[in-house]
Amino acid sequence: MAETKKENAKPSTGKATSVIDYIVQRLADEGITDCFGVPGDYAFPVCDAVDRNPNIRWVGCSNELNASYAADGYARVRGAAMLSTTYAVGELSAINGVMGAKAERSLVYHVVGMPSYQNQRVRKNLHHTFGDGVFGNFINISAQAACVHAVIDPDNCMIEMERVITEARRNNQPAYIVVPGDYALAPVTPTEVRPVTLKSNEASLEKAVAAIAERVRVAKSIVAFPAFTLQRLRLQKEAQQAIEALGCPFATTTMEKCIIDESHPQFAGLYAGALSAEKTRQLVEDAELVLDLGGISLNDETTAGFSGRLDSARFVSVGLNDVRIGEQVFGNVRLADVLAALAKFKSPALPHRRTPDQAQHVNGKPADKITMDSLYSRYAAFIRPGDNVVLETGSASLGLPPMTLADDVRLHIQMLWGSIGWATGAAFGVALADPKRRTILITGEGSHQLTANEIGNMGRYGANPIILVLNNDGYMVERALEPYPDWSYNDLAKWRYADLPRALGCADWTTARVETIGELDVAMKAARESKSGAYIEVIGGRMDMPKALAFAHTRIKELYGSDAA
Ligand SMILES: Cc1ncc(C[n+]2csc(CCOP(=O)(O)OP(=O)(O)O)c2C)c(N)n1
Ligand SMILES: [Mg+2]
Repeated sequence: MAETKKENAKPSTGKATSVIDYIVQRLADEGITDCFGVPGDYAFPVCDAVDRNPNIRWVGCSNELNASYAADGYARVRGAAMLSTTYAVGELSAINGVMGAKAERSLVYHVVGMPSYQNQRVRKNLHHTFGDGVFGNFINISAQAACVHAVIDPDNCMIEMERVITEARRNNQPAYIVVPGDYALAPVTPTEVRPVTLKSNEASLEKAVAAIAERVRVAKSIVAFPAFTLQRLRLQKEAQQAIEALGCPFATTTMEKCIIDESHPQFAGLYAGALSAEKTRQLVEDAELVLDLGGISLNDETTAGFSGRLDSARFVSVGLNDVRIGEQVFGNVRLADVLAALAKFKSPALPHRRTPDQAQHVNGKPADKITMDSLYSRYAAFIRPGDNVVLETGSASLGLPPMTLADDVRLHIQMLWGSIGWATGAAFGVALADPKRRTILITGEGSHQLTANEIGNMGRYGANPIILVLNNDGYMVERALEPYPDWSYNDLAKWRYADLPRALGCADWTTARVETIGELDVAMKAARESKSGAYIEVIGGRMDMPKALAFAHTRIKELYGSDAA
């Protein structure tokens, strides 16, 4: 039986009176209906306030790192998430995940309960401290993972919450809110506050749009890059309208895969430096004007080790809050407003129309062992409109992206931060955030070992993901990125992966361990039909790698700055 919001929750009075009730209700007002976390005594006031608030439910996770990944996944779908951890030991365990959310612009409100002001004032020797009577030791550390933070007391609570929320939304990055236990339970000091609506400076917006229009007018060729931030801010439609008005081709990097349907006539393909299809590479690298919509990340991963030829002088970069054209910066303009202005541009008589790709072939015979060539084309055929796909860093993040995927698929990947284990935790958050869509987790077994215990909570809260785990006997991506593949540190404990759901309390899940293509096909069909979760362990070859990974092996120097990794 899935856990849902308690039936007997006290109704909201509309006027939360304690500090922590105010904080929780204010976050619920942001549209957040779930709080991921692990309780602890210093955080009890936070946990209690969530549990008694009828608008937000407590979602217990196996550890704080998993909870932070789940919150990140949830925020990517819903726009914002809440994470609750306890002082020091809890918040520090969550930090990698919250930092990842910062890097990838995902808005997670990290709420931490700390020792009471009373005890801080008299420098009590308390658990979860160094025993030094100093209580601010971890605030700066957690604050580094956020774009804004506040230590809350009854007097500053209402004002600080508006400041923190506005700043977090402006940057679409995490916020850290820490509150001493006694202050959390104290009545909030009523203060006149009003939520801030982020608007553009009209004059600056006008100048920015005019400057873009001039660049568009003189450019003989344009390519647009809709950035991953559009998905975080849920501005995909607006970006699509702008691109349609411009009539230009658009490309995506792996971070933006499927952000606009890949069947769109203006889609120019996946750009990944030298690994791009030749026609994609030409459209992107030869374009006189590259229109970056939202701030794309041309990092080592998205450019296949900086193997592309992109001239930054040709860029017009529309960020979340500014527009940059060469040395010119137009500040205080919002991405949504620029997109709305671009959507009013007159589209050319003949917008770009792509030449259709050759149909993707699903290859291999039922009795064949599963190769990477047959696996990813099968995954591509399996993924349907309406799916949420969560893709882990590793060989899978190089194998799946070159495949064309169905329309209305949402792909979630942590490409820049690249912390393995993220996808398993994030899939939990995505599944709870968007229960109407099926969540498909695609991960390697090495990554999965970091966070696999979260499967128990997927079952507990009634999520029904389809989990596809590639078992290739170790950290293959690492084997590929080194001159010598057989270092013992790339080996793993040999888990019985397909037994995990049962051991973790998901007895009603459909599970399978598959070695041949025929077995995989049968298991995928059963997974799709299952009403509860499904888990497939796919046995792959130890050194059978997707093409992009073999290419990476030839660019070790560019990736790491020296010949040997
Ligand atoms: C938290 C974290 N620890 C270590 C790494 C380094 N790392 C990157 S990929 C990888 C191995 C992934 O192996 P697996 O999930 O089995 O995928 P495969 O490449 O074998 O398909 C490791 C250890 C990382 N990115 N993040
Ligand atoms: Mg592996």
